[in-house]
Amino acid sequence: MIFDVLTLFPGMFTSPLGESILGRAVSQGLFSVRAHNLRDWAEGKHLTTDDAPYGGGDGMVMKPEPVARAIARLREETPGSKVLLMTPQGVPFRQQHARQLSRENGLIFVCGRYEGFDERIRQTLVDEEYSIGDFVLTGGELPAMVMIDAIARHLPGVLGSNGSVETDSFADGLLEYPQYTRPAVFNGLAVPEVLLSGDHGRIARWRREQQLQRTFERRPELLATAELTEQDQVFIEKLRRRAGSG
Ligand code: 4G0
Repeated sequence: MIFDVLTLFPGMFTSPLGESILGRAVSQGLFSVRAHNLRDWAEGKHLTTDDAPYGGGDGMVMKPEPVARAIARLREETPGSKVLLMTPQGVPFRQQHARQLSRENGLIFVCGRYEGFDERIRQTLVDEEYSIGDFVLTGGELPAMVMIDAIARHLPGVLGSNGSVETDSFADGLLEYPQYTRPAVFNGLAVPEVLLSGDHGRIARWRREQQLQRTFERRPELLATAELTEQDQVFIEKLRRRAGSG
């Protein structure tokens, strides 16, 4: 898979994606990240990529032509690449999008650092617009890196033996259960007895209930779309009654 990024700051992408698990996967040729300077497609003496807004107002707006020329060139190299825009106005980016996008051959991320984009970029050049959360950043570069990380870990071989996307938090739409390692007592807190019991059935049930309880307490809206068994639903009813009478 090829991730192409259009940005005024291509240097931002080198170290975060060159380290650790993703860096190793890139070295193994499992995917590549190519950050391109949008200015390379700009025109005029000043190579401008932004301009003042029609109608007046503060800030600058990203011009459409450099983005259009860049996409046309990148699509010659990777035909069928999907073009993604990261803005606070986009569709909330979720695990399900990461999984779906990992099946594409190529993705082009358009990163803006201005108050916004000329609307015709959205209308004629962009396939999908995402937000990584309800906050504003100084540019789309960090959202692009967040999305590349979330997508790349679904590619075959990337996680290696260090993890599995199947057992991830969110694979079944629930938050993860608490984990413990040595020492058996830390700051006066003992590891839950069940984890030392050696009873794998009891351990599995405890972990599932911890997942359900955590999700119920922290992200109750996730329960509406999670994959739940009959037994899970009985447990959630118990949590609801407990919360209701508490
Ligand atoms: C376009 C994405 C780009 C418009 C980008 C800002 C947060 C996110 C940018 C704006 C970003 C996100 C209108 C402020 C660049 N910040 N939540 N900043 N506006 O995904």
